[in-house]
Amino acid sequence: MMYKQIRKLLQKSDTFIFQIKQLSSNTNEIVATGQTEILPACNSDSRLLKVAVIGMPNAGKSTFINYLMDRKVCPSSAKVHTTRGKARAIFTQDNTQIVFMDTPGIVSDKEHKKFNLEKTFIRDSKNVSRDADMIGIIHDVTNFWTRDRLDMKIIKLLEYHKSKPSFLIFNKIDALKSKRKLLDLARLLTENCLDGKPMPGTKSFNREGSDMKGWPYFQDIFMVSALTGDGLEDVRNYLISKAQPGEWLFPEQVWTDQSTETIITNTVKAKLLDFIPQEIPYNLKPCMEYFNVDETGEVTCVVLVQCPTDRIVKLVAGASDGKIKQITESVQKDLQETFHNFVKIKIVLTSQEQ
Ligand SMILES: Nc1nc2c(ncn2[C@@H]2O[C@H](COP(=O)(O)OP(=O)(O)OP(=O)(O)O)[C@@H](O)[C@H]2O)c(=O)[nH]1
Ligand SMILES: [Mg+2]
Repeated sequence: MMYKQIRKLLQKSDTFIFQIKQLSSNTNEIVATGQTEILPACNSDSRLLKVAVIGMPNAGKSTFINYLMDRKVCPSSAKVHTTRGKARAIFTQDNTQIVFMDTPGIVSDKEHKKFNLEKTFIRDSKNVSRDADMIGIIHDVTNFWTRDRLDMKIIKLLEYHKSKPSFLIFNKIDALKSKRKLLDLARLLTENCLDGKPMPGTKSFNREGSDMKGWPYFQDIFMVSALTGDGLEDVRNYLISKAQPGEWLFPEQVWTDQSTETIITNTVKAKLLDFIPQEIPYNLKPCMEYFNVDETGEVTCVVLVQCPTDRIVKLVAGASDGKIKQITESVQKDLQETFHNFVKIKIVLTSQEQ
């Protein structure tokens, strides 16, 4: 069954070939033989930049990438820990390829244990930063509790990769009333320095070690709204200008390293986080039951959501199935913005009590 669907995909849609090969290596379900491989471009003037997107949970990392991609590649939600493993989003324009690397929010060892999070929460931001040419720190300026300093885990990560260029993004400026606050934050979070030098007309705070509230070696700082797109055109142009001569990592048509199935199930998971209250959605497990792409690129799929109890099935379904209908519509809308094509999806709830 799976083999047939994938052969069909390989024949009908170039865009998916790379993803499907990825899928095959993950699941060992198919071996794509006899197909012509699409190789990344390697002409003499191609340019490449790999950007690690790092930040605290819920800072807006995935939303930031999606806006720059003009595609919902990385599922996002209003709750923390939506992104649970690294994922690459590939932006290609003219001779330049930018590979954005999304990561789970940075957590402490204590939080990692307390919330029983996957190893990827500790591992991925480190690995991704090591692989990147540049590190972008996304900082939520609306979070009253965390906005006045960079988290020490982030400062340590930057210290570890001190030789790598980094930049700071103040995100969610649309939701900040006092624009003056942005200036104060810019001073605090950079230790009053850019690229190690005091900002014009000022002095460095000269703090060290655990006294540091920011990082003095950011090359640049941007103030954006990943939700409205305010300021992001400048970020895109900046990143394009930072790309260096080099072979692309992906063919021009490829925009993700994630399988189609993973994107769909993660989008369902993100919507469950948005629609279902409190901690409940963290215990729901979506998995792909059926998946097909027709000759026009239209996706049809059925996603099974395993719920721990019958009571939770009822809660997720809502009165007269109203809630699950709403969730399905919202998933469908997002996936259309992901695949730029029609997506037909059915979500089926099952109980583990049965
Ligand atoms: N007002 C406002 N909200 C934003 C902005 N950017 C992101 N958000 C919201 O912030 C929430 C978290 O966004 P995500 O993109 O999922 O954040 P994340 O950093 O990827 O979160 P994790 O993957 O859970 O670590 C969502 O509800 C977004 O809509 C922004 O610029 N302004
Ligand atoms: Mg995320």
